[in-house]
Amino acid sequence: MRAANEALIVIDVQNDFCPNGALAVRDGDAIVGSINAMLPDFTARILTQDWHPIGHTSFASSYDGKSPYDLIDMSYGPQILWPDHCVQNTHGAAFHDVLETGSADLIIRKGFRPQIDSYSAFFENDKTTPTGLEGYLRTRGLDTVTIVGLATDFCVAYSALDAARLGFKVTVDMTACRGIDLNGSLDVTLTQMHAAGVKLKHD
Ligand code: VGL
Ligand code: ZN
Repeated sequence: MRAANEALIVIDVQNDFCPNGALAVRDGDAIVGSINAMLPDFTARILTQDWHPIGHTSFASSYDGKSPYDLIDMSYGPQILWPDHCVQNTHGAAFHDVLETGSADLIIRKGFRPQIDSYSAFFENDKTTPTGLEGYLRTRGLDTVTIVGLATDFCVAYSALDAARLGFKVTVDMTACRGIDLNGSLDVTLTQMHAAGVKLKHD
């Protein structure tokens, strides 16, 4: 059992990020067994769920002449356009069937504001609109987090970088993460996490 100040944060283990999903991460489902095995070790267990309204501004389909993985300028900076994914109340947005969601203390939904995307479990992509997770962790006395899930180079990395910036002690357990790797994004974010003092656990 981990110490009472440690939380496990499971990022976006949802059907759309698993094989056959709308934004499938290679071997995304391969981490579910190890996450289930980790959950009972932690006093605090938090899941995040990407949760977009139909026609979300992060979807390429919301624009004329745009394709998935194009880059656009949003008011808050550059934004990658994605295939439609994790639309609220769809099968794609549901957690992977085998994930033991019943033991979660908290489920944080993100990306529900039509005009702004949210990769991080802490802040939306403007880096200022909070999800509330920081306050939840602090008021429960949780200052140390282990982060796992999908995708390593997007929602996992953004969450880990924000957690480190906020002063949490952060480990990303790479054995229970899988990445998208768009134009070298995996290397870039691993370097950023390392530089931010995030511990990357490989075995
Ligand atoms: C994610 C792209 C768009 C993720 C979510 O969970 O990493 N990536 N929405
Ligand atoms: Zn999304």
